[in-house]
Amino acid sequence: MVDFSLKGKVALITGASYGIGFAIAKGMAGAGATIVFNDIKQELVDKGLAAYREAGIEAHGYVADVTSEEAVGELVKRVTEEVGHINILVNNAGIIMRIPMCDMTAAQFRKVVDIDLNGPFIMSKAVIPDMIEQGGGKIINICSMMSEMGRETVSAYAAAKGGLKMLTKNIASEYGQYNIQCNGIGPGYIATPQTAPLREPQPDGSMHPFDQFIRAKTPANRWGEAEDLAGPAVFLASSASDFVNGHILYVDGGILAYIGRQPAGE
Ligand code: NAP
Ligand code: GCO
Repeated sequence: MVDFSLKGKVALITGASYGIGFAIAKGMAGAGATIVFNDIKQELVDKGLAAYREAGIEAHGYVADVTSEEAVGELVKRVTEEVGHINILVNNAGIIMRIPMCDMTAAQFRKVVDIDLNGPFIMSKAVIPDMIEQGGGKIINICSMMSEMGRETVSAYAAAKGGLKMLTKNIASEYGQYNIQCNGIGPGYIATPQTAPLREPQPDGSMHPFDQFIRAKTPANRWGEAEDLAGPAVFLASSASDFVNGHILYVDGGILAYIGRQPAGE
């Protein structure tokens, strides 16, 4: 029987006080997982804990910056002692800076790559040894459309997410022999705080031009909701995907398949 259950599993989702991480955590909780999450500020962790409680989920929240090897080492040690062995890691925490490349400082570029690429490396390196001890595990990296394509002003983000796609494939290659499956989810354009600036109505009340652009590029003619990612995440976290490894599952409403809405009457 195909088993999508996560009962008895501990899932650590990074940066999951809200947004995509929060929706994925709720989906995994619904499949039976125990939810652990981190964020960089206690106030956000507290806010997240309240939101999980409101959703009927007794989550475990910790303050930890994914770019700090020390903080991540402490996080994994504490979670393992206080909650249990980490069976599922979702590298969700990430930022974006929308700046034309030639206006971007090296420090800004490094910051985006540090969080979006080095963070998943540090987190994965911290959990893999115990996953091997435990006989296997699941790592899910939240990639992006920008793992496959670029656009103006997101050079650092695209470089990081392209790297995250290849880190996903390399973890799959190096640790598949220990029954660790590492896959990615590539969300399309999702309505979260991160994309709010691209969707806000114009002062005259008209649609944001980027909102119109994305709808014309999406066969479903809508932005994704964070909840659209929960099912794919549960699948990749469950034993139903034990022979899926090194795969990036795009959850984009068809953007990558579509040239874009053609002019009416053609
Ligand atoms: P979001 O709303 O901005 O949430 C990002 C989360 O990551 C926040 O909780 C943030 O905490 C946390 N975070 C940032 N830096 C961190 C660090 N150094 N250590 C720990 N946590 C940190 O973003 P989202 O839209 O939910 O996106 C989540 C992931 O999906 C990101 O990796 C993003 O690149 C990816 N993604 C998003 C979309 C989309 O359309 N929204 C599409 C494809 C991929 P703070 O609030 O404290 O900063
Ligand atoms: C942007 C958006 C995108 C989305 C996502 C698309 O500025 O283009 O923020 O990068 O966040 O990554 O998959």
